[in-house]
Amino acid sequence: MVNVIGLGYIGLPTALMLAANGVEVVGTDYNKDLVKTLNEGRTTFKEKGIDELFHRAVKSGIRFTVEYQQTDIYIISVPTPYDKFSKKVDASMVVAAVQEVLRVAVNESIIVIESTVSPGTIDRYVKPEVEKSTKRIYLVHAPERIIPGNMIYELVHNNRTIGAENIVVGEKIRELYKSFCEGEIVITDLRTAEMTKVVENTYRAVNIAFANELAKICRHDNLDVYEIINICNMHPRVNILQPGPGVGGHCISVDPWFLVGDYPSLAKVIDESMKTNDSMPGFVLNRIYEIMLENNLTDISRVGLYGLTYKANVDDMRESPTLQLLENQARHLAPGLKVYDPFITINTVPNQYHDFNEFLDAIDLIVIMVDHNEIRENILSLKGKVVLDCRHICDLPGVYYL
Ligand code: SAJ
Repeated sequence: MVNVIGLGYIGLPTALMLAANGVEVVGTDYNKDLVKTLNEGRTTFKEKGIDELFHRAVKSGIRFTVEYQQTDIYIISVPTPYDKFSKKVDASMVVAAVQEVLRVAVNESIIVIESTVSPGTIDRYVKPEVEKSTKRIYLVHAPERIIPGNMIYELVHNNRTIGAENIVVGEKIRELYKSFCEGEIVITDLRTAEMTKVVENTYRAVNIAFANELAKICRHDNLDVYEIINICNMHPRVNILQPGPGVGGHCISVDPWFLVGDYPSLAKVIDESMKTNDSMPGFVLNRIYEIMLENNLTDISRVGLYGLTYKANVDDMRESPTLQLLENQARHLAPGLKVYDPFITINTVPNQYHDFNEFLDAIDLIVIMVDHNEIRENILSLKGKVVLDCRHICDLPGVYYL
């Protein structure tokens, strides 16, 4: 039996996938409400294909509880936030979960940590806990790689990395993941696995930062950054990403900071890239100001932000550029922007709308922060508005870009 600890964005799909493929699984989470919802037969977030997978897993006998189970394989997928000041990973939730596991685990158990941690975290914070125990416990790091919006497909098809203390343990966990994973599964040591995960997200952060910097340079000289990127990408060895209003989510906007926090005098490109990405919501705010001036718009309460999530077609708001922008604005004591997102049905920020048409009626300038399908399909309804399109999806005449 496998006990999956932490039933969030990663733990829940992983637990369901294992169960749906014939593994006996118990999912544990300390959040009683979340466990209650799952036991009532409902999933806790929106994701393509998750409800169908949930039903398959329930049919196969998956159980959800707040209790840690006595077994010999654990998968820990609890959050690893970072300290905004030191930029270092906060592994306290992983450590707390490991302590609980150690209380109930049988001798010779394997603890798989899926949560993202910075290189060396397992050696520094997790191993000492295991060494205090009288039991022989093996540690594995199997970082996840799935992308919100396409998680279920990617769980099956992505390649994976397994970092283990020895090859026998690594092989055992590879067999477990092979119950559903059709990708290649590489086995390496713990520290290398920790590093690969952070490096993957850092690679993407640096490349997004490059696109964002190009957007700023092109704005300075009134050049079309999108056309320039399209032309450059026709070169066989160039593949520039898209600029945007900022970088959100719990990975690309967070993990690279671990490297900056741990290697401050070495991680220069990474540090600058993260600062560039973090500057984008402020850059958008400045664009709003310029566009208002140009169009003689004076009432900030008639400006609306479309999208609250960190990217298109997900309901995840963690670190979202829109939230960063609103925070930036509030710090300047200038509240009042209107906000709407079809995926966010509860009130989370002031001046939030829940109906697209009511939102449009209340504003003169719309800022497209997120390219949800809803707005892509209703682009013509923006006719007559001043539009600042931060995602390059609208080609109505007179539209403004980053
Ligand atoms: N973004 C841009 N321009 C781009 C691409 C993305 O501005 O060209 C922005 C998005 O709008 C979003 C942010 O970057 O705000 C991140 O979005 P994303 O879709 O690139 O990635 P995430 O954070 O949803 O998922 C990433 C993935 N990692 C990589 O692509 C290297 C995923 O595979 C990881 O599993 C996930 O992080 C994670 O959990 O680590």
